[in-house]
Formats: sequence, C-alpha cells, structure tokens
Amino acid sequence: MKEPVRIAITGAAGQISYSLIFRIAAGDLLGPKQPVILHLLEIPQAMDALEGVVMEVNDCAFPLVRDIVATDDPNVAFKDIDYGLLVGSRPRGPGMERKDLLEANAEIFSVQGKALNDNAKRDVKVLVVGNPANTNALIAAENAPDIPSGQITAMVRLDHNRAKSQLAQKLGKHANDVKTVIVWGNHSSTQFPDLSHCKVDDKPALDQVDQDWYENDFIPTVQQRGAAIIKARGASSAASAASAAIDHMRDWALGTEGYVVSMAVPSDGSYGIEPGIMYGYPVTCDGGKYKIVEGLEIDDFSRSRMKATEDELREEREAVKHLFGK
Ligand code: NAX
Repeated sequence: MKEPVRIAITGAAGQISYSLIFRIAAGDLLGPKQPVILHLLEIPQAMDALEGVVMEVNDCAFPLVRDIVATDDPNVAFKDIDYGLLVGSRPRGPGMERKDLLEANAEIFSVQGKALNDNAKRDVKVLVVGNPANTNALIAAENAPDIPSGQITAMVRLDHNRAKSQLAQKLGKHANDVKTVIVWGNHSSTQFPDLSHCKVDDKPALDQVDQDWYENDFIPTVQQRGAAIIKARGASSAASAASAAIDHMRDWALGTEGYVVSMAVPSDGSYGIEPGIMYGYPVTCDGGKYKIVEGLEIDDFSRSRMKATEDELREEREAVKHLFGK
C-alpha cells in the first residue's frame, strides 16, 4: 500500500461534502490503492454537525481512510495537505447585495489562502467550489504567494458535465460520445458553454443541431441549470457538484489522456483574456499538470460570449481587490 495523502475538505458538514467526503473515502478520487487522511474544516457553529459526519465516516469502516482530522482552524486543516477542496462558503443572506456576498466570501478566502500558504505542501492541488468560485479562488491565490501560481483553481466542471449531458440527450447519444465541450469563463450565468469545437461520434456537434437550439435553448439551459435544480429539488445541486469536484481533481492528478476538460485557472492571456482572473478554459492534464489547449479558432459569436463572462470576472475582481495579499 502507498503512503496516505492528506485531503482537506472545507464546509465539511454541508450538503456537497455529505456526498464528496464519502466518495473520496471510497477511493473515487485517487483510486482503490491510495489511502487517505481526511482533514475536515468547519466553522465553530457547525462542529457538532461535523462530529456526526465523522461518526458516519467511521461507521463505514472504509479500507482507505487512515485518519480523520476535524477542526475549525484553517491552519490545522491545511497542515501538510496534498489536496484541498474548498467547498465551504457564505450563502447569500436576506437583503444581501451581490457585492456584500463577494466581500463576505473574499474575507473567508483570504484567511484560507494565507493558511494554505503557511501550511500546505508546496505542490498542493486546490479546487475552489464555494461560490463565487472563480473570484474566491483568485483571492485565495493572491493570499498564497508561496504556492506556485496555477495550483489554486476553481470549478466549472459541473457546467462542463451538464453541457455534455444536455447535448447527448438532444442527440440520443451517451455523454461518452461527446468530445471537446468547453465552458469558458465564470461559474455563473454569464458562462459560455461552447459547442463550436465539440464533436459527437467524431462529427462536428454544430452540424448535428441547429443554431437556434444552440443559442436559445442549449446555452441558457446550461447557464440556468443550477436554478432549475433548486426549483425541482428545493435545494441546490449537491451530489452532482461533488461528482464534478472529483472529476476535476482526479483528471488533474491522474491525467486526461488527451481528452479536453474545462477548468477555471489563472488566465495567462490565452485567447486574449486579460491575465489576473480565474477563467474557465479548455485544458488537458498529464503528469499532475494541466495545460490550456491553444490554437482553437474563435468565431465572432464565441468571442462576444467569452468577452461578456471575462467582463463579469473583471468586475468581481475590482470589488474584492482591496483584500489581495492583506
Ligand atoms: P451548505 O450551505 O450545505 O454547506 C456549506 C458549509 O460550509 C456549511 O456547513 C458552513 O458551515 C460551511 N462554511 C461556511 N463558512 C466556512 C468557513 N469559513 N470555513 C469552513 N466551512 C465553512 O452548501 P453546499 O450546498 O454544500 O454548497 C457549498 C458551496 O458550493 C456554495 O457556495 C455553493 O454556492 C457552491 N456551489 C458551487 C458549484 C460550482 O459549480 N462551483 C455548484 C454547486 C454549489 O452551488
């Protein structure tokens, strides 16, 4: 058996974590031969609930779980970690403006960025799920100058998976037959789920659907899918979000074998996107590293959609800039 790896999960008593922790403990992230030590972070008010989660993890007698650290201190939670899944965040309260929400979360993620900087392994892989995920990841990265740039990322994989599934259903195919869906930009309703490079059964997707369906049905359906889940379920996406978080981390750690997935990563200027934001890009992963797919042709329609979501991320950054590196 290998040495155990340390995996931190924040918001560990929340509903996404209630799926995520158990799937990681079962080996879905790093495979059935990789033991894990779970580091579970919560706020003080939720420590009783977290204790209940820990009792349940213990009751599963998972073969791969070597230890559990349950804490309300980010410095303890991030000590020597190899992986960090930052799920916990502040939900929008009554009367809270979008700006207030951005600020409240920026405070949380600046504290957690510093704690990552002070405690995590230098090659830690971090995924921010808690919303607003892209900008929270940016704040964490800005507060973790000793963690190499690019090791803190944000999740657009749920949107990517939703796009694959919507297209597969439309064409009566399986999601496995869908290749090179891209989600550009922000995990928000400005995201751009792009089919212009997508192939289904090795044929261009846009030759198999009409433009009207693409623009007026597919794109808004993917953009609004989170709201549709809340309406149907009475609660926001949880198991599907956990599954996407596992997909993101597993692919990053173990590789995609040339398959293109979407990750929000620091913009390096690729495709004309301004550096200094966390932007959803097409990537491939190999040897524990991701690489932005370069050289795709971008038409005018795609360009305007990519710009709209870039503009939103730039606005979000402006709203929280005062918390950079504080
Ligand atoms: P819950 O409200 O069920 O759980 C959140 C948990 O985080 C709570 O237990 C809370 O006590 C804890 N928490 C709050 N502040 C914390 C802090 N500073 N340190 C540690 N823990 C803290 O929310 P859940 O449904 O699990 O969703 C979690 C986050 O994921 C939300 O921000 C949500 O908006 C976001 N999502 C992001 C998605 C994405 O694709 N990027 C999709 C799903 C989800 O909506």
